[in-house]
Amino acid sequence: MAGKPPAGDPVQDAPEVAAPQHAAAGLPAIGHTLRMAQQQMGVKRTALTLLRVNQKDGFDCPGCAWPEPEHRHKAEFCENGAKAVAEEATLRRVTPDFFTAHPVSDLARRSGYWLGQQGRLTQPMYLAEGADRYEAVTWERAFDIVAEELDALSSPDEAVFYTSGRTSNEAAFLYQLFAREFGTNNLPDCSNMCHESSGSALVETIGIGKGSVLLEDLYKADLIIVAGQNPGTNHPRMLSALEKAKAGGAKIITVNPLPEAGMERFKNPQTPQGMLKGTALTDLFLQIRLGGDQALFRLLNKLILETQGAVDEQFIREHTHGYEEFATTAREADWDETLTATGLTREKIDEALRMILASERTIVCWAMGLTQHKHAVPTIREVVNFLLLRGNIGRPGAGVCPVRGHSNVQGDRTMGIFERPAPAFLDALEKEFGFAPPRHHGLDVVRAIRALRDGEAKVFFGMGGNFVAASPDTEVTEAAMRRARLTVHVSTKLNRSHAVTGARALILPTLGRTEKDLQGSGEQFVTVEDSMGMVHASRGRLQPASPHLLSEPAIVARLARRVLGENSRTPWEEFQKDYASIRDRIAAVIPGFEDFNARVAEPGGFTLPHAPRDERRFPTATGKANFTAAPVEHPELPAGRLLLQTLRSHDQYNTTIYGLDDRYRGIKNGRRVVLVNPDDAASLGLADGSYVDLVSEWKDGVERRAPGFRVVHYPTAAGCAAAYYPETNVLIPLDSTADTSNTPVSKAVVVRLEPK
Ligand SMILES: Nc1nc2c(c(=O)[nH]1)N[C@H]1C(S)=C(S)[C@@H](COP(=O)(O)OP(=O)(O)OC[C@H]3O[C@@H](n4cnc5c(=O)[nH]c(N)nc54)[C@H](O)[C@@H]3O)O[C@H]1N2
Ligand SMILES: Nc1nc2c(c(=O)[nH]1)N[C@H]1C(S)=C(S)[C@@H](COP(=O)(O)OP(=O)(O)OC[C@H]3O[C@@H](n4cnc5c(=O)[nH]c(N)nc54)[C@H](O)[C@@H]3O)O[C@H]1N2
Ligand SMILES: [Mo]
Repeated sequence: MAGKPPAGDPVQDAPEVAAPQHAAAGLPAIGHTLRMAQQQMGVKRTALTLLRVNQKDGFDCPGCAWPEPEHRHKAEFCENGAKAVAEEATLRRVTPDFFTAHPVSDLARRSGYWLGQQGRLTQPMYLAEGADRYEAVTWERAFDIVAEELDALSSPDEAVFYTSGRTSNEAAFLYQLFAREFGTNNLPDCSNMCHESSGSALVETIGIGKGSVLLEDLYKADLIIVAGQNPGTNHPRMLSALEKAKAGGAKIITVNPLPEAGMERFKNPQTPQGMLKGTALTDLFLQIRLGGDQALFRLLNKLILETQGAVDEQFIREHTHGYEEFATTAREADWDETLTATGLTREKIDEALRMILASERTIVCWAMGLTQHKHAVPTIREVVNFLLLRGNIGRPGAGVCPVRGHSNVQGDRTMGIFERPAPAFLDALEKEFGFAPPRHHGLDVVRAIRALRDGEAKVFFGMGGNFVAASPDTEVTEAAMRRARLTVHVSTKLNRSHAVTGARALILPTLGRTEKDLQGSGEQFVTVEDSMGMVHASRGRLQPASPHLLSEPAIVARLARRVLGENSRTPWEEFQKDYASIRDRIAAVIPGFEDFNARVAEPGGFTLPHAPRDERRFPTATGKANFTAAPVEHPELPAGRLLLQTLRSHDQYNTTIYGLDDRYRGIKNGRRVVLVNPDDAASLGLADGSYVDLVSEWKDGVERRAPGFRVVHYPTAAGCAAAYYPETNVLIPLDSTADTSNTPVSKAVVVRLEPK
């Protein structure tokens, strides 16, 4: 049947379904973690490696961007952090012999899970034009090939330099410097598909695209609203922070179409009491329809405005702009429209309002459930309006908390990985390095795909990540990549992007976080920035997976010298030899990094400045925090259709599939499942266990199909469905993106379910 993994792929997609769970972590998580880790690393390496995660002299967990607590627990890792580590520290190896046995045509038929399970990449590999097999090449030859193709371009803007979010600050800084000396701002990154909407909304309203709370603020909050986020799976260490916040008296409102186990109850594996009973986290669950959040916050704002004394008038007078226009619009919010958009009852919204009014200090946390919608940017702006109304920004226990994904995605942006760099940043680069950086904007992810599709971009270079699988409209994206002259991937593990290539292709294997990085001046460390703007060192301890690996900074430095030649006055050799020399330059170019080397040597690192958080100063165009007023939007749902969100299972890290279970949701041994509300399933005549094709319908009239999904009756909000990414990326039209941020709309795809 279509949709089953190809013959020879040992993975059988045969989902088994049990009831969803109502608590996260606890004993089963520990057993599960150790089993998975030991399969990859063996017993001794498992013990040695996991003890080093997020310790002060250890490496930064390559899992998520959640910050480290001040007093680190002996085992400051979580189940999914341990899986991320095991995936990297695995003892399995992909050698040149592997590529002899598996031509590209064979790799292209394998599942992402199978590709990842083959182990760590060990040598640079080259796919020549017309060839079907990668062959081992030297690093010199690999750099020559990249230089040949870059030299042949008629403009530097025909090259695209993508970054995923695990790249260290040092590597990211060198990479953007190289791209800009080469002559382009074509620096798309995974953020374009992730928190771009948060950045767009926050820069405009508070003047900085980053969250305004620190860990201790969570502990001081009266109310924490967690909207559009599944921390039990994607940021498990956040559950300990929420538990601590609750112990200090905080209440939690969860806004989600799905009842996620982690937000229901958390069994802290680090306390005996936690293991037994656990803590109920959510006080009020708002089971919202997909895309209903803007309407919800708009109505809450109206209700706050109508409550005597609820608005922080002094804060609004002194620190904000645009209040009157916002208030006029918000007062027009309509109960009926809100109830339709959200699927909530009046009672639930009233209860939420009572909790909001009772709270002196409120924090809103969010992730992909808010950012990946067409109206994501106005939705997040409405969250900002909500916080501004009661002065909940720039004081302890209050603020905006967009929870980032990849462990250094925020740092990569800070380092200048951005297709639309600020003029001040380019000025600083120009002054420090003595070249004229390009000033016109570059391509983001969606625009890069279009440029490749249309033959306007010819070289794709990926610093980490899995561009082909992570991007929307899989068929379009794959065809676009195949049109390139050259595709290059700096990677730790094999993935689909190595199998869907340009005319020529290179795989450049690199060190992971866990590994020792030895350069001319001795052992190096790198730095990262977490979701709350804390910068700290990360030092790997393991022997590298192969003697042929180069670090990311070394790859960029050597490539830059080869491509730019002696004309480049940048000391690339010095940078490679001693990463402290890179940090000195970061200190000279990027505000907040003064004395970088000295400050990062302090245990735990340092916190970057954040004007709204630190001094209630808002560096926006108006010099104030901006209220905004936009029309309320929510997705339209034609009759007989469902609104599909594409999300993560518990056993995956983005396109890296660790296993085939989604334990908290009761799914085992398969990923091609679609979760449907039982009432919707009944009216559509879809029995639990029946098979359907997912067919997306969009205004371009193109029919996009993901075949062979098992229907699972599941308590999601009415009218909504859910299925895993990246299997469903084929359904997301390239042109279906968020206004302003251009992020693919991954959380609201209109689909019909066609019975098999
Ligand atoms: N183990 C693990 N950890 C990860 C990752 C991983 O894949 N695996 N990925 C990392 C990355 S890059 C990121 S960006 C983060 C992602 O972290 P999340 O954003 O938690 O990831 P998703 O699985 O996309 O989950 C989206 C959540 O939002 C809800 N939701 C969807 N649509 C809506 C909506 O319209 N309104 C509301 N209120 N809720 C909605 C969904 O039901 C789900 O609970 O996690 C990071 N951490
Ligand atoms: N439909 C749908 N699509 C989505 C999303 C969604 O929710 N729904 N989420 C979006 C989001 S939030 C994101 S962030 C993107 C993720 O997009 P990406 O960041 O591009 O994808 P990943 O799957 O995280 O990349 C995994 C690969 O990174 C490589 N890698 C791992 N560690 C390292 C390292 O240390 N160095 C280097 N050089 N390489 C390394 C490995 O080879 C691995 O195969 O996907 C987006 N796509
Ligand atoms: Mo992400």
